[in-house]
Amino acid sequence: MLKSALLTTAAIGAAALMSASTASAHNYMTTLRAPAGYMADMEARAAHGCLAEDIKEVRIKIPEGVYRVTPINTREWEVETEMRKVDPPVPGDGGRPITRTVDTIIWKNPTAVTPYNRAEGFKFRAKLPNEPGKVIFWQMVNICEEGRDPYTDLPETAFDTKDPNFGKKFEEFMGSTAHAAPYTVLYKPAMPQYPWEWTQEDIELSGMTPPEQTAEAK
Ligand SMILES: [Cu+2]
Repeated sequence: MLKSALLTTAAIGAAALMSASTASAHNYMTTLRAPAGYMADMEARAAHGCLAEDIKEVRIKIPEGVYRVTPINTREWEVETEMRKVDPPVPGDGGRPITRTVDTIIWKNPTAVTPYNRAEGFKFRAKLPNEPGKVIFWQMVNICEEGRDPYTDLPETAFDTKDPNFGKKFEEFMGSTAHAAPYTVLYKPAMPQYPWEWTQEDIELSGMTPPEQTAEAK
């Protein structure tokens, strides 16, 4: 009785949330916008359980062009990674080619499940593609005892924020799918991530003292 009452409440809640806004009711990335080409700390949120069921496993597929993926350690979940081949290889750190990369991260066998009415974050770090304007989608599945909640829908064609109709097209996509994959919009950063990659112009833009001025002051 209690179980069915809970299920009904959760089902109505989920349906209401779904019609209100597909974008906010489901799984999502906390970083909706990220600087293209940066090594970034990312977090995917499971927004709720499979209706009245608690979450016992979460899987995230790493999009094409995202490399050097490391899950952030947690003592609450067992974390596994499945790999895929990178063919042709891409240049990695220090010019060493990347031939394999993380395809899927799996969080499972938790010390305690995620209650169906709670959100939980799943963290990892990754090198984002240096493609400003691109929208990357992180297909994600919440797995419960009986059911599973897939957020795996992808657009038919890639989005580009430089497209004047981007906003309209993106809204149409989000409105036309029940289970859009969580996404991150890549923007052009004001300057490269690391100071050793900065140009003189970047240094001036940053408000930092140029090195020759520092030398003179000594
Ligand atoms: Cu949802």
